[in-house]
Amino acid sequence: MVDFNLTPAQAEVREVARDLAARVLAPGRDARERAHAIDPEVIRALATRGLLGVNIPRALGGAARGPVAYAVAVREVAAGDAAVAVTMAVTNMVAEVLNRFGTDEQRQRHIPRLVSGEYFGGAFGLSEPAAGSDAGSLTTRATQDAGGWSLSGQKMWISTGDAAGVIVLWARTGGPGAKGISCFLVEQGAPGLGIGKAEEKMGLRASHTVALSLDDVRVPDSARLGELGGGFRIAMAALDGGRIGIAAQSLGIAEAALGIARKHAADHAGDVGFEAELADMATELDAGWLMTLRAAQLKEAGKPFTVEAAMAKVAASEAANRIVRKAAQVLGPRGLLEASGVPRLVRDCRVTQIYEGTSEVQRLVIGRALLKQD
Ligand code: COS
Repeated sequence: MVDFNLTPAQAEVREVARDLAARVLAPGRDARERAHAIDPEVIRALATRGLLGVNIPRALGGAARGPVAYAVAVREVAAGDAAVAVTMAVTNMVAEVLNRFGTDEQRQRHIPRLVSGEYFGGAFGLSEPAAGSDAGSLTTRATQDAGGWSLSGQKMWISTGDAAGVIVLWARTGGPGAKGISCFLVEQGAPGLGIGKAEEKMGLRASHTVALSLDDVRVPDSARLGELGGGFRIAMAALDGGRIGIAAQSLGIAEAALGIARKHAADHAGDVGFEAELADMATELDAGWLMTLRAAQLKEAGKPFTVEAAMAKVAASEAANRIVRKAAQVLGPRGLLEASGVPRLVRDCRVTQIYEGTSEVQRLVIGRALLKQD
């Protein structure tokens, strides 16, 4: 049975995240967007509230609140600052990947640093200039010798790739296709790791997105994560959880837009009735949220949730993009002014239909599963 109520522990995470969003994140948000940077204090503020390891065991410094609490937290943080939310989301995802697939040594080395904010987040090094949606065709090469592994190739679209303490990075150790891919841990500052300049993006400007070049980056065998040739499954499993986070992020952005529209409509009650617009916005937001909660609950119960996460991500992100545009419509010309906050929400929302698997990829995952049903 689906339980729509949060447990007291989950509700507490929501309050903590909501308070952070309102009191700490919202005030500096526009300055961060203009500066194209997130200050380390913001990362520390997330860390001290347990928001960088929401679903990580306490023994490793995490908050151990589970996937539902995680989705709740991302939504709240995104309502305050979506650029901070993506940094938070990727860091949680990297910590979870390490927790699930790492050796004790790998966990101990990186997870406490990720969740405590000692690292400026984690990064997820999967995409390449010629391998985005078709992640299984990546060409970064890992070659083994007596000293460990040498990594060479190019990565692209890596959030926080210029600052993250650890980058989970995929490279080819075998033949073509998904089975030839393994996963490695590359630490910031590794010799041979070149970092491109931060992209000038439409939205989420405070979060840096960079290309990485790897030129004979040396890592020991102990920095290989999971099975040799098992890297693609690790990426897919991580992205299943990541997609719940992006669904929640998109809805946090939408919630902020709905809040602005509601306030405007209430203040201008004499103008035109905006009830129908507001109703559609709230209904779509709620539908996306219930789907996100369902995927998170399945994950929490240890059940398969790949399809439900894909459904939540495509439904939520597409709804969120409609909602932010509707907010602009409700505000009329004021909605086009930066000061209204709406243009930033429209900008920040757009990528939720693209990263961590495009809408097309989510539909492929859902459609393939449908065709496999008896
Ligand atoms: N969990 C665990 N394993 C999975 C999985 C999942 N969710 N999805 C696929 N796999 C496994 C499959 O079981 C298969 O293994 P076996 O051959 O042993 O059965 C293997 O991975 C290959 O799967 P598949 O044949 O489905 O791979 P494709 O190359 O067809 O890839 C898509 C399918 C398009 C879904 C995948 O490449 C993808 O998700 N791309 C988007 C990548 C992405 O989101 N990038 C964003 C990066 S972060 S901005």
